[in-house]
Amino acid sequence: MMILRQCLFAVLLQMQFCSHLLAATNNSCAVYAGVPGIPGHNGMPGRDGKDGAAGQKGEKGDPGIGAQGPPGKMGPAGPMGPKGEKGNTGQAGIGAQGPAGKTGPAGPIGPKGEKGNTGQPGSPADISLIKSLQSENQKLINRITVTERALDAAEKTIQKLQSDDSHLSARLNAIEKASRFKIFKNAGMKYYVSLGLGTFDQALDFCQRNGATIVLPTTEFENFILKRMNVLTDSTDIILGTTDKQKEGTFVDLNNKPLSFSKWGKNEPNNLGEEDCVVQNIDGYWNDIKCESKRHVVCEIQV
Ligand code: MFU
Ligand code: CA
Repeated sequence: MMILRQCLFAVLLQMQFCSHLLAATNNSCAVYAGVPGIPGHNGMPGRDGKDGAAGQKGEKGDPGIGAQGPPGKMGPAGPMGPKGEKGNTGQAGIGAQGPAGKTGPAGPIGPKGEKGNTGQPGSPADISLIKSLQSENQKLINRITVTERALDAAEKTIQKLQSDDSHLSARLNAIEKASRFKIFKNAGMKYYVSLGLGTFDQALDFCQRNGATIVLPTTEFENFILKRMNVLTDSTDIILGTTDKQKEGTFVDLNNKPLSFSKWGKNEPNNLGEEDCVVQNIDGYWNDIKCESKRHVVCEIQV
C-alpha cells in the first residue's frame, strides 16, 4: 500500500512538471534529461506473513512416575486358628478371711446327775385356803362361760334384726310403690297394681315407669290372686308379661326366659290370625291375643 502511494505521487509530480512546460512552449513539450531528485523516504514495513504449516509429530515421552494410591478394602476374616496350649498355673492369691460358720447341732443329752441331798422338813400345808381359791376360780370360769354364751346370742340377734330390717325396707318400698295405685293386691311376695286398658307396649311402658313389670303369675296361687283382680277391676282380660314374638309358639317372659308356669285355656294358644301376646281371662285361664288389642293393665312389684 505504501509502495503504491509513493508511485502515484511520482507520476503526479511528473505530470505537473510537463503541464508547466506545455504552457510556456505553446503546445509543444521538448524532452530534456532532468536533474536527479532527492532519494525518497524508506517505505513502511510489510505485512506479517501467513502462519506456517503444522510441524511433524513429536517423539513419544518417557513413562511418568505416579503417587501411591489409597489402601484397598479390608479382606474377610481368616479361619479360626488351632487351640493354644494350656497356660501355666498362676500364683496363689491372697483372699480375706471368710465369715464364721453356722453353729453346729446340739450335742447328745449328758448322763443323769447324782441324787441331791435331802432337804429340810417343810411347814404344814393350808388345805382350806387352796380349796377356797379353787372354788372361787371355778365360779369365775362359770361366769365367763355364761357371759360368752350371752354375747353369742346377742350377736345372732343383731344379725337377725339387721336382716329383718333390710327385708322390711324392701317390702315397705314395694308397698309404697303399690299404694300410689287405686287398686293393689298382695300375692305372696308380689304386689299387683292395676290400671285401665292398654296395648301390650303401653302396659310395658306404664309398668316400667312405675318401677314394676307386667304381671305374670308363676304359681297357681299367684294366678288365683290375679283372677280376683279381674273381678275387682271389673275387667274380662288382663295382659300378661309374656310373648312369642321371637319364636312362634315359644312363649318367654320379659327377660326372655321360658315360662315356669302357664294356664292355657282349651285349644290355646291357637295364634288365630297371628297372636303373640297373652291375657288371663276372667275364669283364670290364658289365651293368646293380638298385641295391638287393648286389655286391662296390671303390673307386679317384686319384693
Ligand atoms: C278364640 C281365641 C282368639 C280370639 C277369638 C275371639 O279363638 O283363641 O284369641 O280371642 O277366640 C277362637
Ligand atoms: Ca288365642
